[in-house]
Amino acid sequence: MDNHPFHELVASDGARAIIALDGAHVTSWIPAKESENRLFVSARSTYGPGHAIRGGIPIIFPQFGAFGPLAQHGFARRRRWMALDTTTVAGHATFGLHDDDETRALWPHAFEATLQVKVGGPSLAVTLTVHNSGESELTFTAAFHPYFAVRQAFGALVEGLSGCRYRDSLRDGGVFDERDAQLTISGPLDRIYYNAPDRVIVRDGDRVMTIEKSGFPEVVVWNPGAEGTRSRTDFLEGEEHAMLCVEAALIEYPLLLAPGASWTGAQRMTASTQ
Ligand code: TA6
Repeated sequence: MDNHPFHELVASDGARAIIALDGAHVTSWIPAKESENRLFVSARSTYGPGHAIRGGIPIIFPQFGAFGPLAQHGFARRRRWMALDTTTVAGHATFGLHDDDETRALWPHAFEATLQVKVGGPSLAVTLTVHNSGESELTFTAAFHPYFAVRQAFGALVEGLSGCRYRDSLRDGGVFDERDAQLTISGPLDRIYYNAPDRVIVRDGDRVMTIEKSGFPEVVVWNPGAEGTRSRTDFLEGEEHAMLCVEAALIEYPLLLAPGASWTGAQRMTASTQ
């Protein structure tokens, strides 16, 4: 993987994360005092510019999903980012991406995006800032798309979404109200929860992941199920049991940025046991 540079972050308390420059993609996060990667990456993932890593934390920008003219989930996850200040503070790093001829051919806007990664104690925080460096306004949708490593996806619980309206991609994009206090993952699931609270909790047996967001109105919950992993070449059959995506997203109302304006969105993950 020599051609696929990675940056390793180690905090003073031993918490660590690995970030691939391709996509500024966090591929590994081990909280302090733990030994297992809390992020899932498929054994069949591909790497390198032009590929989207299957797992970790893909950055979705400037288009979520197929909601627009660009390729699925936009181009940021397939581009090589630059390492900016990666050495000054233990456990912190910043990566940057800006427009070039290739991005402007796909999306005709001048922009500067930065990703800040901060690891320490039981938490990992990722912060995306998008700056409109052009002379006309732009709109975009975006998300952090973390794949959490779970012991048993089917049986995992997601708390905090009760009362939210959601779009169910597996039911023809129909919109429903979440009535359950706890969402139980029991098979394939692909939902966008609108106007979701800034804190949701995932329970996986005795392991707990607290997920906090800011700047992103939506939460997406996704598991591909058996058919979803079988039909994708970059998943191993059966890996649907080992992962669950709970994403901070900006989808329903694309963000409009005036020339010179910036937007920031963040997702913070904290691992614990109950
Ligand atoms: O965030 C959920 C989702 O948009 C699903 O609809 C599913 O397609 C998933 O992302 C993965 O997309 P990908 O392009 O990485 O296969």
